[in-house]
Amino acid sequence: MNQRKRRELLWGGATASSQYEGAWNVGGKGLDTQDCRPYVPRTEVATTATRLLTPSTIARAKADALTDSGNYPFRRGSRGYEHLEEDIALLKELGLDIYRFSISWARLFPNGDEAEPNPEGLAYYDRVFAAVKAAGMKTFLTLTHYAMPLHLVEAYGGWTDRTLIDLYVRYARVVFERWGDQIDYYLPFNEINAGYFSPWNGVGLPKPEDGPYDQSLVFTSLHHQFVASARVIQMQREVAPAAQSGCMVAYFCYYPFTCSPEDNLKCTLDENVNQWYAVDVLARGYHPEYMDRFWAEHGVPVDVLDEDRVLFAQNTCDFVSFSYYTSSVVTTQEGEQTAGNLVVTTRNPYLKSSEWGWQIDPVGLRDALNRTWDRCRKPVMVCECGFGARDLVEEDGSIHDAYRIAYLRDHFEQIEEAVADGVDCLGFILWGVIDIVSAGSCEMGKRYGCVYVDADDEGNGTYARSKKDSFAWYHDFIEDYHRRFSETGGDPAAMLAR
Ligand code: BGP
Repeated sequence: MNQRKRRELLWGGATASSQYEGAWNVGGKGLDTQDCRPYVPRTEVATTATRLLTPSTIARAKADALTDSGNYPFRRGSRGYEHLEEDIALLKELGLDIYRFSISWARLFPNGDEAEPNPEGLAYYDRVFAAVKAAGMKTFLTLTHYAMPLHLVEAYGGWTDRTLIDLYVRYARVVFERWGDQIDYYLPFNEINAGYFSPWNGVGLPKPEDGPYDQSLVFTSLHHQFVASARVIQMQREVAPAAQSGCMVAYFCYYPFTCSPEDNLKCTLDENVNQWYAVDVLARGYHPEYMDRFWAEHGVPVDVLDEDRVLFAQNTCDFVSFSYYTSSVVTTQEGEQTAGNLVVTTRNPYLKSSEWGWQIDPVGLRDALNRTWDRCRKPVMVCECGFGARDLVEEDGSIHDAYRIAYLRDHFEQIEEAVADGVDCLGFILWGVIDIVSAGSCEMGKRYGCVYVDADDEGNGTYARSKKDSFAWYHDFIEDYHRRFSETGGDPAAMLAR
C-alpha cells in the first residue's frame, strides 16, 4: 500500500435549485435564465428549442411570466421549496454522507446587480443549511448551476461583460460571509465547460435568431467565468478558509473510433478544448497554449489579460470534480450518431445505451478518475453520475428500478478499482437523488432519483415523494462501504475482495 493515507469516500446525492426548487416567483425571487426554458415534447429539434434560447423565445417566456401561463418546467421543479424539510429527512434516512445543492442567484439577488441581498432568499437558504447540518450531512455547494438572473443577460449581455465578474463575487461574498462556516466543499460553477456546448445554460448567451453563435462571445464569456472562479476562491480563502474549493467539468471520456493516427490525434485535440481547457486553467493555474492555436484557427479573438494569468496561477482550486454519465467516440470518418450529456457523439459498438441514447460505460469512469488524478494530482470527486430512465409506478405504489441499481453497482465497482489504482478519490454524488426536471430536455419523466416524485412533464401530479427499490439498495451500499472501510483500514484491495 503506498504512503498516502487512504481517504474514506463520501457517498452523496445532488439537486440543483432550478431543477428542484420551483417557487419561481415566490419570496422575491427574480426571473432567471432557466425559468425561460419552455417544455417541448421530445423531437429532434426539441433539445435545441429548449436549450439554445433565442431573443424571441425569451420574449415569449417573459410575456408568459406576466400571466403565469405556458409550460415552463423549471418554474415548478420538483416543488422542493415546499418539500425542503421532508426531502432532507429522506436523504438522512438514505444515509448520505454529503448533499450537493445549489443556491439560486436570482433568489438572493433578483436582478443580480442589487447592492443588498433579498432577505427572504437569505431566510430560505438559512433553512436549507440548518436542515442539512441537523441531518448530519456534509454540504457541497454549487454557487451557480445553469441559472442566472435574466436581468444580467438583458442589461449587461451576460458573461460577455467583465462587470459580471464583480457582481458574481458580490453574490459569492454574501454566501460565504453568511454560511461559509457551514460549507465543506463548493464549486463556483457547475460543468463550466458547458458554456461552449450549451451557451444559454452555461453563460446566459442567447442564440441569434438566424444563425450560429458568435464563438468569440462564447469563449469570452467562458474566460470571464474562469476569472470569476479564481476571484471567488481568492475571496473565500479570506472569508471562509476551511471550505474546500473545486472546479467541475462535464467529462466526455473520448475514445478514438479507430487506431488511425488521425482519429487518435483528433481525440487528443477535442479532449483538450472540450474537457481539459477548464481543468488546466482552474486546477493547474495556467491558460493553455492549445487554446491560443484553436482560437487563431477559428478566428476567435479573446482577451486573456496578464492579470488574469497571475490570478489563475495564485488561486487554483483544492479538488477537481466532474460529471460522468457516458463516454464518447471521436472519428475523422462518418459514423452513426447518438446523444450524450451536452454533446452528440458517434455510437460505440461495444456499449449499450439508455432510452435517451446515452451510452453506458462503467469502465470509462475508472479511466476518467485515473486520467484526472494523473493530470492534476489533486483529489477527485465524481460530483454527478446516475442513470436517467422512465420509472413505472406499480399498482401497489412500488417502483422496481433494477436498471438503476445495476448501473450504480457497476460504476461503484469501477470507482473502487480506481482507488486501488492509487487515485485519491473524494467520493461519489448521485445526480438527482430526488427526481428533478432534466436539464437537457426539460422533462420530469427522465428520472435519476432513489426518491420518486409524482409529477409529469406538464406539471400534473401531487408531487408526493415515494421510495424506489434503489433507495434501500443505495442505503445498504453506503452502510456496507463504511463497514468494509473500517474493517480493512481502507486497504482498497481488501475492500474489493469483500
Ligand atoms: C448535467 C447537469 C445536471 C443534470 C445532468 C443530467 O449536465 O449538470 O444539471 O441535469 O447533466 O442531464 P439531464 O438532466 O439532461 O438528463
